[in-house]
Amino acid sequence: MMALPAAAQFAKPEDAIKYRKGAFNVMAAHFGRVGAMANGKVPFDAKAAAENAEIATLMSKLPYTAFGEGTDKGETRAKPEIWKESDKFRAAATKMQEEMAKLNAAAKTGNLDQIKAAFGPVGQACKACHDEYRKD
Ligand code: ASC
Repeated sequence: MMALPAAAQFAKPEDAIKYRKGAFNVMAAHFGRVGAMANGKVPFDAKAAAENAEIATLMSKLPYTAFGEGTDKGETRAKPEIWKESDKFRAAATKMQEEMAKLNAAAKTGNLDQIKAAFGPVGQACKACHDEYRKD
């Protein structure tokens, strides 16, 4: 069994910030590879789509333990609202995780039409959180 995300521990706030950025960046890289296929920018490869969606789904579970106390300051674009409205932030995170899990399920079918249908809602969930909770 894989290590539970909740097991991630951080000695310093900056370690947590680096960790969550890393998880989001790896997620974006693999989600983007699925997206390139969904958008017809690269040829569809069912195995590659499934592998990339699986990694993006695993990554989607990781960042949120790294938004603890004291991680609002430093090299971060995270807005203070994350800690003021933590239930709302958590709900937005859950929405992204759920949509990513649906994309993963679609990718496992190997059906490009299903992948295309599931892709957009994930991007919308990413964007919703960025609009509310990320400084640009
Ligand atoms: C991506 C990515 C994001 C989202 C966002 C959707 O591929 O890296 O942050 O989609 O751009 O609007």
